[in-house]
This record gives sequence, structure tokens and C-alpha cells, in this order.
Amino acid sequence: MIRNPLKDKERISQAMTQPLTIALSKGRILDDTLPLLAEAGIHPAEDIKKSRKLIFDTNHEHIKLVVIRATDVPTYVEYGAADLGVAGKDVLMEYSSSNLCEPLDLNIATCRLMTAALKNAELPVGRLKVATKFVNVAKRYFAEQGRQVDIIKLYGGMELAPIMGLADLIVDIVDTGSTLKANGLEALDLIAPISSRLVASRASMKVKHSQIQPIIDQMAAAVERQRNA
Ligand code: PRT
Ligand code: MG
Repeated sequence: MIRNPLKDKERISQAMTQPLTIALSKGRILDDTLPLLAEAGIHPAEDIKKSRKLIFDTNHEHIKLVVIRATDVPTYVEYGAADLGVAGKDVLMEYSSSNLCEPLDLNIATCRLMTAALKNAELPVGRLKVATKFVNVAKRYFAEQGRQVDIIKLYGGMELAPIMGLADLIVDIVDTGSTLKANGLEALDLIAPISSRLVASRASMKVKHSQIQPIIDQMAAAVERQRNA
């Protein structure tokens, strides 16, 4: 199909009456998000990756982008400070709010949320010590498994915890597995496959439906084109 970027812009602009803010996760998700936004006809007014600004105008008068920490995206969206956001499913599972919905799987920044332990470790039969930054996800997961656990909250470098005897298991993101391997750990169980999602609040999906839906549609088409590329 031959694409006409001007048409995308018109389609989105026509529906625009009120300001609309999209919250993007900085870091690795951003690299994959910008091409999708561009395919949907939304272009930042300046190079986000070269700027220290946190808020950006776009080629659409009414659309602004804010670039924030991945874990802050659901908060901005839930409280209506942003209308749409892009965040990893891991972050959304951990945040877990019934006020949020995920209108689109962007199929980017894919990885897996897994348990891992020292290679060939014998895990205790009783209570397990689990180190993770995904405290809520881990609590839910082990409760479903009927396992008694003590969750130890860490902010990074989870792989170190079993090595230092701080924990029996970790719950962390695995992509290629090379970080685990380099630290003598092995992945055990899959908790969830992860990709980044478009996220909106249920309230703003209602109130700004005519503005948000064309953006979702354009991005869905861009995701589909990438899938088939
Ligand atoms: O870094 P900061 O604390 O600011 O935030 P963040 O770590 O949340 O941001 P960022 O940019 O590192 O990751 C944002 C999102 O990217 C995550 O929420 C996931 O949805 C997604 N993602 C995709 C990943 C990975 N792949 C990934 N490989 N997030 C993290 N990793 C890390 C992982 O934590 C582990 O340390 O990479 C390592 C594992 O990779 P392999 O290839 O060695 O297995
Ligand atoms: Mg990181």
C-alpha cells in the first residue's frame, strides 16, 4: 500500500480540538516508539534524543510528547496528566490499576519476565527469598503458585542477589539471557511475555475518544506494517 503521510496528519488533526499529551518511556523503549509514531504521522518538533527537554511540540498543533521514566508513565496517564502513554507490560503489571486500559500492543521492546536462580541451585522446599524490583508481580505470581515467599525489593542488578546469598530466586526481565549467563544464573519459569503497550485511562478513552481513537488506529496500522515488513 502506498502511504500518504499528509493524509495521516490530516486524519489526526481533523479530530483535534483539545490539547493531547502522549507520555513516552525514555530509555530503550523510546528507540522503538519514535519510528512507530513517525509512521502514524506524529513527528517531534526537535530531535528528542539530542535534547535534555522533557516536553516536546510535534507537527500537530494540539499534540505534545513528554519523555519520562518508564515506571512513571502509568502514573501520568492514570491521573490524566497525559492522555496516552507507552510503557512495558512489566511496568503496567507492576503498577496494576483498574483505571488504565491497553488499547494496543505495540510489539516492541519484547522480552520475558522470568524467575531465575544460580545455575543448578537447590532451592529450599520451604519459604523462598525472592529479590526483584517487581514486588507486586512477584507477590501475585508466588501466591498463585501457592509458594510462601519473602520478597526483597531491589532497584537494579538483581543478578547479584543470589550470588551474595541475599535471595534464592530473582524475578527479572530476560531478553537474550546473556546477563543471567554472565553471572552464573539460569532462567527458570516464565511469568509473562513482555512487549510495550499503548496505555490510556478509561476516563480519557471516554472523554477524548474522538481524538485518541485516530491515533490508536494509525499506530495499529504502523504496528501491522512492521509485523509484515
Ligand atoms: O533504567 P531505568 O531504571 O531508568 O528504567 P528501566 O530499566 O525501566 O528502563 P529501560 O530503558 O532499561 O527498560 C524499559 C523497558 O524495556 C522494560 O520495562 C521492558 O519492558 C523493556 N525491555 C526489553 C527490557 C529489556 N528488553 C531488557 N533486556 N528491560 C530491561 N532489560 C534488561 C534486564 O533488566 C536485564 O538486566 O536487560 C537485561 C537482560 O537482557 P539479556 O539480553 O542479557 O537477557
Ligand atoms: Mg534499565
